[in-house]
Amino acid sequence: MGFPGRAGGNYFTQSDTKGIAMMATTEMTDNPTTAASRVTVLGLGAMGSAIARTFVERGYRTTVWNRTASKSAPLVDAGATAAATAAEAVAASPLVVVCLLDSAAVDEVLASVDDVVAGKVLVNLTSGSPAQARAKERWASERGAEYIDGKLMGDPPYVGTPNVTVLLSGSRSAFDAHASTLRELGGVGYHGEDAGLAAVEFMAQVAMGYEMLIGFLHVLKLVRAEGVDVTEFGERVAGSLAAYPPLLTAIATAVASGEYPPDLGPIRVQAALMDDMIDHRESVGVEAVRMRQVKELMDRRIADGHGEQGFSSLFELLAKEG
Ligand code: FVH
Repeated sequence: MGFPGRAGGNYFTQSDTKGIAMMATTEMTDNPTTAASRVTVLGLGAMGSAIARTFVERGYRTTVWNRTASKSAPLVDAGATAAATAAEAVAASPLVVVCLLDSAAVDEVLASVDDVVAGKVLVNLTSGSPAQARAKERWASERGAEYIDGKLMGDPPYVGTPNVTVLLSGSRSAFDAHASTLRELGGVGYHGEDAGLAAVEFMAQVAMGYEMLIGFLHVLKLVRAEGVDVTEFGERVAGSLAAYPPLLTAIATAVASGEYPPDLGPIRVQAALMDDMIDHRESVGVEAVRMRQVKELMDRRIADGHGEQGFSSLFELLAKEG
């Protein structure tokens, strides 16, 4: 299951979009009719197949290639054309969408294609890091191709709906030329000309998910150890999470401004709770590594004279580290 991205439709980051509203309207649909639009998909795993099937169903002339050729059969049955090699598939369309397991697989496949990418627009939707995205952008531009890096948030069955978010960055002209085709896949977010920015957003959003969910697993262990029904507890937590969005935006605003109101109350008061929380966790066999980190940061911030500030003010200490 992929991490949920930003729900709903298309968006652009502020820095890139004078006249955002206009961009999101019909202007984009002035592209050639879909029937004439040719698109290639390299990689037919769970995600790649969903992408190719969406293009086929939306009337695009779709060419597909996969390392294990048998995975092309269901797409061919649906109306796609299977290519014998990745290079042949790339040659078939002006727009090439790549969705493979990881960055290493993309490098391997692109090496087999090499300068056949000249004049093409390469859209890599494979998960990976900002550095990997920037390296692929250099590889593509050295061979005369335009590069868009993309990251997908959401599940394969939801490709083609707003429940999948397609984070994009890289060539603005290539994005403008193919945005209507890429919007077939889900809600599109363009993050800027720097090819690494979509991966920055992706890595941050996915990390946010893991940070929260590993905490949840430890807490489920804690309540179960105390004989509490974990399903019912999960439902209660899901309810309380509804209050978090305004808190998250308030904390981000505090970090941006450097002014730290007592969100969650003064840390002087919060810190008084921490030792009891840590003792309780450890008494029922639940690790307290992160709670000890929080307590240590609070103690340092209080010692620095900021005990009346909120949790967000701990950011000042993190900002000095590393
Ligand atoms: N599936 C999901 O829920 C998540 C949702 C969010 C985004 N991720 C990312 O999408 C990329 C593709 O993931 P996937 O789920 O499609 O993965 P698989 O079904 O395992 O398919 C992997 C494809 O990669 C091909 N492949 C792997 N190694 C190589 C290689 N060395 N050379 C060529 N192709 C390679 C594999 O080919 P084959 O095994 O069928 O021959 C599949 O086509 C991924 O970045 C997720 O993080 C998915």
